[in-house]
Amino acid sequence: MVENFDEWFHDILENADITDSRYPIKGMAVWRPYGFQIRKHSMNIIKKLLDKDHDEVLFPMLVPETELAKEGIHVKGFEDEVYWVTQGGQTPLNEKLALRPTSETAIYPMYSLWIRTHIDLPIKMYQIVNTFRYETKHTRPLIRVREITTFKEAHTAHATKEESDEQIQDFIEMYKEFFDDLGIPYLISKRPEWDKFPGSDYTMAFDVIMPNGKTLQIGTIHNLGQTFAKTFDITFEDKDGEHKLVYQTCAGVSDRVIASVIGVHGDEKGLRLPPKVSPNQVTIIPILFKKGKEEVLAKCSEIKEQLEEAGIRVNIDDRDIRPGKKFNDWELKGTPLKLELGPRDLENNITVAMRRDEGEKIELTLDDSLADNVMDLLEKSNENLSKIAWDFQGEHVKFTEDINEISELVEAGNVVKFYWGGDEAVGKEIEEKTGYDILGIQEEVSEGKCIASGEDAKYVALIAKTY
Ligand code: A5A
Ligand code: MG
Repeated sequence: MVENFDEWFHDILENADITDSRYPIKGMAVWRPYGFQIRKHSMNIIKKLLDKDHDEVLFPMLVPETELAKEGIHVKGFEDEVYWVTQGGQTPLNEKLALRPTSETAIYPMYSLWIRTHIDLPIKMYQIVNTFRYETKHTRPLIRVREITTFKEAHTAHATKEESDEQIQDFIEMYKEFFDDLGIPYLISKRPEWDKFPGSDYTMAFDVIMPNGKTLQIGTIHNLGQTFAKTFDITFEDKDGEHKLVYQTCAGVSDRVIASVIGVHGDEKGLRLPPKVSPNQVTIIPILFKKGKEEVLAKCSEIKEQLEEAGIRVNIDDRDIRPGKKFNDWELKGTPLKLELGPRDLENNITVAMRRDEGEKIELTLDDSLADNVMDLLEKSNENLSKIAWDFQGEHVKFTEDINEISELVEAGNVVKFYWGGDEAVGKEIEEKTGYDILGIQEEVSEGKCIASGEDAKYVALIAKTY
């Protein structure tokens, strides 16, 4: 799986009914029912986190060219990726309309109308929408798509720079909680100047190491400073009666989150879904013989009801096929816990539980304690998946002080930590010499020498092979 990760990933999307890439537009796929459920559950987690202090809104998908073009740096960053709508039926439009690649230029003209005084601040809104980017790098389902179907973008405006910096920290904490719920480990870094979001002051990013050692950017948080406020004239009357520009931030996660769940936790048998996003948390597999069939099925339904009452998502696989085939199917689909029930088990008043994250079989008594015991196994499986993933990351981040060692370490599937002086030219030289990307700065240091220039180091930075 590690060697052929891309192939494994491609196959699992198809075999586990996640997405179908045969849709006849490159970079755009169909969410199939099972994938749609995973998407829904993961979306609900982030929604819940955002709903604590953000208002959900919905902006139009089309952005007039004049608005998109207003913020020079921003539009330059996206100009090669924009899809344009130019006609309504046979009639050429008098202004080209962009399919949003992201929504700053849709939202901020409205912020300019909505924000009048300091009482209107802070403003914190989010939307979950599809965005379009004509990506020119190799497209991959969920990872680099041209229609991002599940773009969760948050946009805030504040009275002071301090508040905007605090908001960045809040987003970092929020994303940590989100990825923790999915058992996804992350490396947080401040992107180098040349890789920050177009129009931002600085970008904080979450990266995850996929099984093949390549990193995937799974979330980004941007401090926009006052750049967009100037462009879109977003001002407020402060307590002192003065008119001031707001400070803004934005943050986003996408379909890539699902890619990371699949990639990080999967194994050679298929998906291993964390219970929080698994469409079924428990799959009951009846072992049916002619004799006693009705009784076994009736008990399965009873168990299902009992577990559902405790808030657990349960399905019964009563298809008329071999139990072995059912087992394989649910291993492939990554259901966290399987409960097996045959006539003999019914006689003994037990069910045999099997966690997807590890193979051991456990007998559970069919009484009032069942739901608690099942919850306990789900929780353990959740923790275990997360631990395995964090251990993997721990083993695949290596430090070196020798620039000539980077290549060997990265090719062996690692992300490499190194001392960097912080100079942009030197940073680019390191990227050029090694052929990899500097992810960003992990921490400031007052020791060590820059791996390339030999001058005093300012940072510990990360370099990796990236998606
Ligand atoms: N408005 C801000 C939040 C923004 O657009 N930021 S971003 O460009 O960095 O995108 C947010 C996140 O979307 C990225 O961190 C990345 O995880 C994801 N993303 C970007 N392009 C993508 C693509 N083509 N396919 C899938 N996900 C993508
Ligand atoms: Mg891009």
